[in-house]
Amino acid sequence: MSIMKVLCLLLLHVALVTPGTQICKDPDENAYSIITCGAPGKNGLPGLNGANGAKGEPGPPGLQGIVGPPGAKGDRGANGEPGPQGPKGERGDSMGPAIESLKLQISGMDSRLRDLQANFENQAKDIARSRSKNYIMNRLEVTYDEAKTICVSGGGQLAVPRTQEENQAIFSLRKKVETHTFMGINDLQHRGDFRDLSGQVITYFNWRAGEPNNLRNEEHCVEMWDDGGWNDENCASKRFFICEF
Ligand SMILES: [Ca+2]
Repeated sequence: MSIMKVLCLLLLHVALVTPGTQICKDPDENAYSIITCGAPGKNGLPGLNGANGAKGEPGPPGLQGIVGPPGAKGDRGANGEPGPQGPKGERGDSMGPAIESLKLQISGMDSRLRDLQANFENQAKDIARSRSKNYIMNRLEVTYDEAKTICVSGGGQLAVPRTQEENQAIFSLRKKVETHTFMGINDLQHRGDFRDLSGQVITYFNWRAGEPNNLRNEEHCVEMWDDGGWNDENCASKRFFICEF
């Protein structure tokens, strides 16, 4: 820009520029224009709200709480309904042992019946007499207590020879068999003191030599041997026996 142009502009500025005017450059014309400047405008109204922003990232997990003490035990529940009936089971063999037991019992009864029949048939000839008593031998092997019971049930008692004559009558039966026979004498009440079944003292004895010996401390009932002599014997032994009537 030449000095002339600068001076010219200074002159124009002094001469023309008044309050409310200013010099504006026209960029297209590369020239300056003088325009009147107005008062500044007022602020406009606020704009409309903008659209919602994008969703944020998830936050960090919260802190775990402190575990409390266990609660009290709950009440017992009500009983359930009965279940349905199960299927029928297989047939058992429970009758097997019962049948076997019955067979054994019948077999035992058969044997017992044969003994009783033999005893009955023999009793007709297994009878002896003394002056005051009748004696019957029973060919049943039983204990001393069983022999006592059988004699009483028949209306008599286990025979007690009180004299030599009575002992001889009993011996007449005893010698018919091979088995020793119980008589109604024992020392169950007073050891070593042999008495009759009612506990009365007896005065007649016919002990064999060395008897009574109470062998093994278990002989307290009297039996007659095959010589008519007496022996103390275990009461649990099984013997034929002679009743008196
Ligand atoms: Ca003895």
